[in-house]
Amino acid sequence: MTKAAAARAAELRELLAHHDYRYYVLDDPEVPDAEYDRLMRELRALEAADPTLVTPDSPTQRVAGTASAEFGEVVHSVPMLSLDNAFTEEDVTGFDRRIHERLGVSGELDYVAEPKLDGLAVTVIYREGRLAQAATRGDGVTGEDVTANVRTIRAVPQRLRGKAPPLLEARGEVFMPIAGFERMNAQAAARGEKVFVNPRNAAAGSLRQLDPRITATRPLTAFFYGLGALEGRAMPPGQMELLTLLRELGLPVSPEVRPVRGVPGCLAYYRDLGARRAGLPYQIDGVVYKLESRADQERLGFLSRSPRWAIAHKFPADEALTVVRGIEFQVGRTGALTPVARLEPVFVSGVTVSNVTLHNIDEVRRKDVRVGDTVIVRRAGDVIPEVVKVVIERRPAGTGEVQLPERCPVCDSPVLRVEGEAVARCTGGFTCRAQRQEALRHFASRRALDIEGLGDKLIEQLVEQDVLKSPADIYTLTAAQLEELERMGEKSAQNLIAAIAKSRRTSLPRLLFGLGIREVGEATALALARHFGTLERLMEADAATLEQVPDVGPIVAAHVAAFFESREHRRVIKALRDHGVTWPELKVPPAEPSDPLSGKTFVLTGTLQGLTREAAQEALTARGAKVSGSVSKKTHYVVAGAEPGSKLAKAEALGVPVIDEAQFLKLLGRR
Ligand code: 9MJ
Repeated sequence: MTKAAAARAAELRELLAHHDYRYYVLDDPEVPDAEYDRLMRELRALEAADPTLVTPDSPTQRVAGTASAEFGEVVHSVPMLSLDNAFTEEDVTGFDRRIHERLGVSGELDYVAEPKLDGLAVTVIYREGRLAQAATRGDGVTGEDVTANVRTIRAVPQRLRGKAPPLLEARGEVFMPIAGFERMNAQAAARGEKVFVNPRNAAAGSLRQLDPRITATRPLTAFFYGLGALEGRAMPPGQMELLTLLRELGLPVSPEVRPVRGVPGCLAYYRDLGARRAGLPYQIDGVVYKLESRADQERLGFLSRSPRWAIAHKFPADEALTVVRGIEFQVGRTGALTPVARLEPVFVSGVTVSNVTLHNIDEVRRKDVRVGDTVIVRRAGDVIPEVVKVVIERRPAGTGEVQLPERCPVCDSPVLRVEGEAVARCTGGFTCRAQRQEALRHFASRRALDIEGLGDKLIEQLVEQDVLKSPADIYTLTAAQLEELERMGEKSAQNLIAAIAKSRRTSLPRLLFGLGIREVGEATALALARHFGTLERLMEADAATLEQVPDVGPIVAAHVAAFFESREHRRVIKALRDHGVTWPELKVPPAEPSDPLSGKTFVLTGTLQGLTREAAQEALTARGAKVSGSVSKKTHYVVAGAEPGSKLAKAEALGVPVIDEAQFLKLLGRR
């Protein structure tokens, strides 16, 4: 019996994988759903009778494991890029022109046009053809491990078809088709549960469920469009070949992808898909154009986190009319007063908008938004909503221009607007409840002191009760005090105390970032910490000394110096120390000492084939090396590409080492 059962189980697994492939990849199912379900039931019965028959990649194992407390972190071996946006045809023309200029070519270029799915970007790693890990994009460098959840999506094969490479990382979008979304919402509504506002939110909410059994009930699917890491075979030479490879391996690719030529081809695709958009079974918010040639893609490289060889051409944003019920000023961490329009709630691009920021008082004046006005509100995909303009014809009688308050709406301190600055600020500093609250929230946030569990609602209560006046007060909190608060049990109070205790051991960059010094973000905090090594040395530095830190200009230097001049701030820092908060001296010299390229000076001459000059420069500076425009005795290397100039002769005359592109790439660790 077992031998026959084992053979049948294997056969059923293959059949089910085959039907998934027919359904999701070929979009051409062979059998009705009922037959699929029957095969699945038969396999389940066999496996239940003899659990030794269960294999990890059995379709019955898509829902495995139990709820976890949180997602693990995954560092992407190849960063996950985001796309730059084009809103007009001119934007697309500009994109194409820049590519021509950078590549130094003429004539129409080959592109691949794809629908831009409005879901969640994921990366799925297959080892020896088996699904091993799946992660969200996160910030592009680090994402969340959602393997158990992605495994429940039938469109994502457990095993690749055919001859799979030892390692393949497929990138794509997980999304929820409109029909599934509507069915799911109807069911939720019937049960009196919360409904999702749009398919994108539903997909995100479903993929980020801590319990994969819940994800499994959600109608998620996926399309793939890119590759991350790949081992054991060469990268396909073009985007179209890449999509073909993904499809051959059994990964679903949108049936709408097309090779197109030049800007006319791109725009024709945009118009065609735009016209058919409403009839598609899923939501798209635009189309994506990708340069076909991989070699050219590599030569173009990236700008920040977006590739120069691809762009998302967005469909026009939705607009709606609504009425401004009020205009209030919110006080932020630095005291900045931000005018916010309270709107009659209105549905735009799938979400209800009831508040919209007006940025600053100049913007309010420029648009002349007044209470009672009818306004056009616009929202494009994931972009924050904005007031486009006032419908002047509908303005009621008796409205007045919005005035900047003279006193802070929260603490009644005077409001100051520095000449020439758009932003007006409350001068209350830490005495202002709003500023205190925001400062504490920032201090406790993940990238600062990372105090898990000290959320907005708790901070609000603790500030309200005057328990927390400065970040240092966090370290005097007791479990008994916390248990008094709303929605705080004994267990959560203890957990929070433990999290606070853990945060006592921190690092100088985190502390500097957490202090919330104006203009000091994470990168500047790190640069300051690296330069000075200790807080004492930083606190003693005057503005001129501060300006010697890389990327610190006069404005940042002035803010940093002013921050540490304040007696109040010095008192808080002392109190933090007294309450046991520690940060070790940072013994890192300005650049990574272990990197052999650090501190070396390079001169580039001639044309490099595999990468642009900017890309070479970026790669070098990222490693702590300098790129100079002229050769001297101090130059460490001259990199000579094709047709090098006089710099090569000078290098040879001075005896400076000259390396070619291959040696250069090797030095960078790229070959
Ligand atoms: C979406 N969202 O459909 C990319 N995307 O390519 C498509 N996103 C992308 N491509 C590189 N079709 C980075 C993101």
